[in-house]
Amino acid sequence: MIKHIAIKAVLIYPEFDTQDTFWSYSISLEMYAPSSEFGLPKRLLPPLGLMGLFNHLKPYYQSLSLVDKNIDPRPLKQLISDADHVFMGGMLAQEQSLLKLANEVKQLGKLLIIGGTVVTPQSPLVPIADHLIENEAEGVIDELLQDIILGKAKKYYKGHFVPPERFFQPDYQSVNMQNYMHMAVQISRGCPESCEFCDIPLRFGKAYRVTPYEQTAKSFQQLKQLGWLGQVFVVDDNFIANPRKAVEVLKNLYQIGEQIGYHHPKYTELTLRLADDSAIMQELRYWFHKAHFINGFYGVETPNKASLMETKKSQNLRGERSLVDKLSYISEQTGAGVMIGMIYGFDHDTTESVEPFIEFVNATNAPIVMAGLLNALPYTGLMQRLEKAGRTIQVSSGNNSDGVINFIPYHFSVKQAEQNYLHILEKIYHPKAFFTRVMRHLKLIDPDLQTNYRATGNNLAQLVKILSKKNAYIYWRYLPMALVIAKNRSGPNRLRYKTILAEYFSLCGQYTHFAAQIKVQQKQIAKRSYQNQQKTSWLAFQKSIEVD
Ligand code: B12
Ligand code: SF4
Repeated sequence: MIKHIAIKAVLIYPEFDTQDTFWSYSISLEMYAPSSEFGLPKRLLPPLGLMGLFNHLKPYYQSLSLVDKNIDPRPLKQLISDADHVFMGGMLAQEQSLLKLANEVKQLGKLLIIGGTVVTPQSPLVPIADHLIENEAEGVIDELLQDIILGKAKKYYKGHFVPPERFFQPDYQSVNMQNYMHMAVQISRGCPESCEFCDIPLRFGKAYRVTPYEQTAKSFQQLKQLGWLGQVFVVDDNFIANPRKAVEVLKNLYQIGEQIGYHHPKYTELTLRLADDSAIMQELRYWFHKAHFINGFYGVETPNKASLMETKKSQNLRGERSLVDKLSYISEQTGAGVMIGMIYGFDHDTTESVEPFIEFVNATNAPIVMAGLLNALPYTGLMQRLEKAGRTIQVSSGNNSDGVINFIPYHFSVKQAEQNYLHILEKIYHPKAFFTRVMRHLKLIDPDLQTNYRATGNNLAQLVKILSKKNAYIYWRYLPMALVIAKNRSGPNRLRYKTILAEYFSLCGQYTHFAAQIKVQQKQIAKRSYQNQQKTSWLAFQKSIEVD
């Protein structure tokens, strides 16, 4: 029996420092989604880390509440007035809000515990918080709470990789699901790859740790019981990190869907290895479809082979198929759409590689493309390499789509990198380019994977907004093409027809966000002023030293 540590704890998920990020979808959500319970726009996803922590803390407190400041505008003072302890956490892209809230919490005299991917020993949050937990909380949270009871708690606890049986079980009742567009479930953690820019293997390990079947089943059962029929983001680091185990996971997901009588439409993050010709990948593709995955996010990064080798992402180059063919092959075989992550700014990138980059993206069937400038994050191999060479300039904002590069690029200057980046965005989100990719996507996806879900929503009001507000003329212009594809692909099946069109309108809605983001980038980049070191490439700088 766990002893109560205090009467009340409040868990707070801070606002993102800016909504000008790729994944915030803020502009689309403002325009199209009905408001959340406090009148603010809905957000894409709930704070899953805190929802697990909430469940775990239940025996320690008489009363607990979870507040997501992204949808709840009430003043902090009111939210934590009767709390003894405040838990806050998030990612680097929330650091400024966290700092502000943390100071307020301390002024109000509450005990403050901070966790999440934002925490590093160098964080400016360290002097403010009473206690911090770096990385996974499961292995150290009980120790911290016991130490608080005994009055000997340390300032800083470093989490370690726990066996998956100990992964927190989220309580979906800890949030109001109506405030979100999608729900999240985590099934595995860890990735065995070694991409130089990525902090995942360092934070969550290289071993693929899979949540036991019963826990995953419990999450989907609870979602269904609470009436959630919408999309579920399986927020794994690399869903197919261990292909053999991933097949088991997919079979389990299928079984869970059968048991609860509903297959939630799902999406996840994974690598292009899914397009490999091996028997195991074939099996994976089959079960990916059976388990109702309607989308996957693939780290393609760049079509520049030398850059892929440089960043240790050579797995993208395996096999005979080109990168473009791999993406369409995945959609053909699984019926799922593809979203891609792209990066510009590797040492092997040049200004000349910009056009091939754009051509590559525009030849794919991926409507949604997260393109960012390369940034060095704490702990990564990239950060170590650049720091050693003396090339780092500033810490990353944690927003990898803000058009800022935090080191001196090799072949071009920071200023040039930002101009090139803007050019890439303008070209890949040009209406013609985007909607050509949309049409390829509509021709390849399997509408039957989404019909149940699409049939449940009544989206007439959203549709009217899409076809009458921002960019509406573009959406009308491409509608006839979408109608032809829907007709050809669905025959007399009205539900399939409706699903393909719903997918078209959903992508129009998403486009609104990206079109607006480009305008934001144009303004921000035009405003920037550059110091001398940001106006020269590393190569030119080295040469100038040699000459001197
Ligand atoms: C789901 C997800 C999202 C969701 C966020 C949903 C939400 N409500 O915030 C979406 C898709 C919206 C998203 C967006 C972005 N994301 Co994101 N996202 C993820 C992903 C894939 C999984 C996170 C997750 O749910 N994990 C599962 C839960 C259980 O784990 P967790 O949250 O880490 O919590 C654990 C611990 O950290 C800890 N913990 C967490 N909070 C707290 C609090 C306390 C008090 C304590 C004690 C412990 C604790 O306990 C938990 C159990 O161990 C991660 C990758 C990853 N593996 O972390 C990237 C990741 C967090 N995202 C990242 C980035 C960069 C972004 C974007 C900035 C990208 C962009 N340019 O648009 C945006 C910003 C968001 C926005 N709104 O603008 C980076 C952050 C890098 C960093 N070091 O901070 C990550 C790590 C991916 C990466 N390596 O690039 N993201
Ligand atoms: S980028 Fe993706 S594949 Fe590469 S290490 Fe990170 S999680 Fe793994």
